[in-house]
Amino acid sequence: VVFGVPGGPISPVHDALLDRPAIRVVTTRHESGALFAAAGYAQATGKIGVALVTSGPGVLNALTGLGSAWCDGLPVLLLVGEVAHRNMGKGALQDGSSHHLNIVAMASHVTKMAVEVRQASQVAPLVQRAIATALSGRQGPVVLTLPMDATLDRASPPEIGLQAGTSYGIPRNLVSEVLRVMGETRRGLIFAGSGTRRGTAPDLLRQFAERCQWPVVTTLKGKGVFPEDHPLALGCFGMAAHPSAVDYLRNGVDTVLAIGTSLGEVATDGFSPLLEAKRHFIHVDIEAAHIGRAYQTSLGLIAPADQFLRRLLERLPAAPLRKRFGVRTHSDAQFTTLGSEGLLAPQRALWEIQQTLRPDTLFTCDMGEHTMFASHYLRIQRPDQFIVMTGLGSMGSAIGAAIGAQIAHPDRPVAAIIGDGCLAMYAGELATLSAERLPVRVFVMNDERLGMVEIGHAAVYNRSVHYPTTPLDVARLAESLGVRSLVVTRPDQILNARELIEHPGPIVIDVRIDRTVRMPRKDRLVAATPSQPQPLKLVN
Ligand SMILES: Cc1ncc(C[n+]2csc(CCOP(=O)(O)OP(=O)(O)O)c2C)c(N)n1
Ligand SMILES: [Mg+2]
Repeated sequence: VVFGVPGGPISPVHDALLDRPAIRVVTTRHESGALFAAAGYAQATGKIGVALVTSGPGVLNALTGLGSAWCDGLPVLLLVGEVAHRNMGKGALQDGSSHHLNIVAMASHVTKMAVEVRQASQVAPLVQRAIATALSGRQGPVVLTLPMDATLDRASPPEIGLQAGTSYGIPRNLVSEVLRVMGETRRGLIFAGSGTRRGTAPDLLRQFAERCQWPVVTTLKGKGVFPEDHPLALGCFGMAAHPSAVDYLRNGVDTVLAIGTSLGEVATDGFSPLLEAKRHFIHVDIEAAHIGRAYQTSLGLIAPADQFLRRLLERLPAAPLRKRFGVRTHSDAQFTTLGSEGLLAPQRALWEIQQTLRPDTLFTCDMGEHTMFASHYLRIQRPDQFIVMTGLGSMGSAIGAAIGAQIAHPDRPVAAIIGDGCLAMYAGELATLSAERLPVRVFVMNDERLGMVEIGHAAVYNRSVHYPTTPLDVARLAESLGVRSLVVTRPDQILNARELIEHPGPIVIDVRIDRTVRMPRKDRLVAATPSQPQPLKLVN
């Protein structure tokens, strides 16, 4: 499957795709929507996602989605149409070559590889190289720009023997050292990120936690890599952390074992000192550049999570599970039904959503105050069930990601949790859902404003600002794009909505949430605010 928006310079590829009906072409309404869809497909399958866009405005529109895949380490191949070589540098419309917009230079900061293809005979080897690059080490997006003379010329594809993947040596003495440190630890903690999501890693992580009886906290992006109903689960740390995770850390930890996390700002709640272990900080990550950059690290290992966990398990005896922890939330989602505006509490809405949809539902989540509620109150038991793109933290990823996830898993329910502001920004992708007949459930947590920014501003500057998203009639907008809609204002309406289970097409649910129900949190911006303004010193 390829996702994209067409245009003249990429038309040779679309024309060639007419001869390959096995490849599904999904036309999104915006190029970043295509990139979010390709990234969602990659996230939901572990395979590479592919996007096709045109030169100039097409690829410029794609940059936010490309940057998002880069920040989250998701493998995406972006193929970009380009003007023919003979037209470069002479004022051709949408010339993206180094003589004009220089797309390769722009994209090089947010990709693992960005190359302009010179001629037809190079296309096949470069595509294979790009795919191998995207999938190796810390994964990420790659870009090839395809000048029209290269895509219109003929070349017989060469045989190429290139394989993705790198093998990592994990020295035996380092494994022994980890085990020694663990042996002398009284209060340990496993901090697992989304690098433990793929293949056998989640299963190995569970076995490992059970053998050493250490509790597990996940990052927000890694939510679900460890089942949240497991006795050793403490929930998420970071934005909207669970009190169970914070309390455990507050009581002091001798050793933190961080696996498959970049330990960035969102994962660590603004580089919180709570994660600083009293004695040992062990960090295992596939990307060497992540180790030691935010936390003083006593032991760093550059390795994929599964390989590391397998090596440890070989040397750890099985033991019966004796300890019990458990995830605690700020309030009881089921019984927090209404706020003082008389509208639905977001946590109750999320509880009803999980009661109504199948347990294997795949959730995508957008960016805003609703992200905090969703990450706090959804209970995620499977590693592939929660997709949130926190790396760049761009608004607007959730519908695109749901498109990718639903195409990857046609037999599973897919639900997007999204804010009204995010919907307004990428509403066009609802039309992609209906045109492609993808039965995604889009829950709009509608507070009629850019909630996160209003709340954050008031917390930092002590003054109110208003960023309303009105006028916005979610239901009519959805209907106009061919999507069935429902409006929900009261408890039990989601529970009783048979359409949510029965309707074969996409549905948008306008969930009118109560603005007086708040998530307790430390505001990200508080940390960035200097405590006292520094007077300007002028020196003659
Ligand atoms: C592309 C982009 N623009 C702006 C922001 C800053 N921002 C973060 S959250 C947010 C508000 C989102 O509003 P909404 O979708 O209604 O979610 P809510 O916070 O109300 O739940 C904004 C403007 C961003 N993250 N991404
Ligand atoms: Mg909002």
